[in-house]
Amino acid sequence: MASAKDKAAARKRFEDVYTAVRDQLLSQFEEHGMPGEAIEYYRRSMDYNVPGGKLNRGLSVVDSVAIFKGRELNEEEYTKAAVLGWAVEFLQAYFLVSDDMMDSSITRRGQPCWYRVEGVGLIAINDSLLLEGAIYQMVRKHFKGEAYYVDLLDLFHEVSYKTEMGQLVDLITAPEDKVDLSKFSLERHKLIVIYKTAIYSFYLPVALAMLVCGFPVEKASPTAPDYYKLALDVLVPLGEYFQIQDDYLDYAGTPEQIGKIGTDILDNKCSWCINTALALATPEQRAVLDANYGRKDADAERKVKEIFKAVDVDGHYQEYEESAYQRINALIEKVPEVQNAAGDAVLRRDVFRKFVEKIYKRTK
Ligand code: DMA
Ligand code: MG
Ligand code: MG
Ligand code: MG
Repeated sequence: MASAKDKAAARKRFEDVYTAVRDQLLSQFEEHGMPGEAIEYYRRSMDYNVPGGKLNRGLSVVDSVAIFKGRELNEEEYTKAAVLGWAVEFLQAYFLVSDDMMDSSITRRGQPCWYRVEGVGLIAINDSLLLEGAIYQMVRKHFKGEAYYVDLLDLFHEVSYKTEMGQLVDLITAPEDKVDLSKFSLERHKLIVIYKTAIYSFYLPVALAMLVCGFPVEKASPTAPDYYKLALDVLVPLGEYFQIQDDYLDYAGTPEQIGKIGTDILDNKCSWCINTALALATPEQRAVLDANYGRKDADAERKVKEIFKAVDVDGHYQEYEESAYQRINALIEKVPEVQNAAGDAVLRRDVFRKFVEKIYKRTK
């Protein structure tokens, strides 16, 4: 296991690449003759929204490339992997800035959501679009000559589109003006979380690392392994587990702990907690949920939380977490450790184990 000191050093090395990437984006703005105030605004938007998270997604691109190659990366390899890591973090920032507006959230990462910052407001819509556009600027700058450049672009586009599909279903399953808990189900929940979270948070970083390591997208022969499918089949359940943790923490975590104020009950979200409570509630408890879920009212939210407590959502969550952990570990142990065609990288199970290690029993 890496020591806390090693981890801090790895984070610092990775953050230095952010500074370089950001400064490249800002010089481009300058080259286009953008006024100083636009450059300052853009810098502030990036610094506020991109680097302040846990960086799990971004760092995992770098970690995964090194694990697949089975050795330390040289300077050039490190920078390329880190640029893709930051591209994932920019994608995350793009989704979070827009998600917080759509979810009427208050805080994120321990500070006000970007759209609530003085002088930002609805400009945050365009800021989120710029954060997305920045991905393609940085990928072009660092990868244009590579044989897998088109595959990188295709992957970012596919994954973004799927995430947006998930966000759509998340939002229309939670209308603000029409609470109807009979529309919720664990099937609907599963669909939402796979699309809105699992694919961009878990599959994307590993698939990027695989592209860099020369794992072919097209099968060379009918009997060749489908490398990307092997990864997807583990990473989707892992991402589903991660979003269930997010749903649980939205209800049970404190803002100090999770850096954001939970809004799922107020927002009428089809979360894991309400689905679990609906399956366990007596008719009387169900009536309380029907009358109070999805109401923009702190008192109603408190009543819903009381029912969650009474039906022991917490105990069921602990049971879920244990069984998800076992099930995912079993999936990982079945992944074949196949080589790429050139024989210089192996699809190692440690990549998946590392993710599990990072998120098991997380409280933030
Ligand atoms: C997260 O959904 C999905 C995306 C694409 C940001 P969420 O609204 O549950 O996230 P959070 O709890 O962080 O607002
Ligand atoms: Mg949200
Ligand atoms: Mg949301
Ligand atoms: Mg959430």
